[in-house]
Amino acid sequence: MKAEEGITILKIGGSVITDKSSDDGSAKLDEIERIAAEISRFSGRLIIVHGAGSFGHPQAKRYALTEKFDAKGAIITHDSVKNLNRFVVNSLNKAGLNSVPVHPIGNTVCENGRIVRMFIEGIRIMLKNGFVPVLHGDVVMDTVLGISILSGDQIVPFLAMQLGAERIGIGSAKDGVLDNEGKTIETITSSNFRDIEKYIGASENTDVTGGMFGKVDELLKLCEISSITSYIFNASKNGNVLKFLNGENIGTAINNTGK
Ligand code: IP8
Repeated sequence: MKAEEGITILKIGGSVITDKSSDDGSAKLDEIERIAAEISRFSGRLIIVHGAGSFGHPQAKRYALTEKFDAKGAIITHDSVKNLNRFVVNSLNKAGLNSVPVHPIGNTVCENGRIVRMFIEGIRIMLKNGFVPVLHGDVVMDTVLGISILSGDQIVPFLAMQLGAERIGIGSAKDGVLDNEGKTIETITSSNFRDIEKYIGASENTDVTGGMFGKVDELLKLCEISSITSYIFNASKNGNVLKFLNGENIGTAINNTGK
């Protein structure tokens, strides 16, 4: 682990590590283990954020958490996604990493669904000492709504800004953002997004946080305030996670330069 190296943030989508068509938490354990093995071959400073997949979206929908406050539903949803986080952390540690679960419910406050504060001091110390923090989409406390659903897609750019990340990768189950012929769009910027957004379809399964559109939207917002390029790539393909971690630019690039 080289302490002077830049920070990489990798999001693993819920559709990669869970069966998103299930309505109550079905994990793809083989995929989690395969990805953990790829990640274990990377020695830089790394933060992992994973999506909730069928461990969060169906539960949030069942209790209508994006529409109304429901304390019981919030706890059930959080507990479920925490179970997925345990699978991820255990696999990473079995693969040789020292990864630490970091549950946003306890360290993040939102206002109307947008992060206003996150206690990241612990994450800084983890990175300094070679630990790999593993966060996830979660239910969090909200100053206006009581609780809100926080997507990992919002956590990634927030952490990138706070910690000055160098590389961002969003591992999804598709070869990036696809056009109307199913071809990967190479680069998305705020100037070509208007032409492209019509191709970005809704998720086939339950998704309370905006699917692919939500990801692109969050990463474009990041481009307005930073010069970081993010990559949305297919993490379901063997070897792609390691390729991204090793510096290969795969999938769709999202930036403000168009290159
Ligand atoms: O899958 C969603 O997080 P995401 C969080 O990263 C919950 O969008 C609890 C549904």
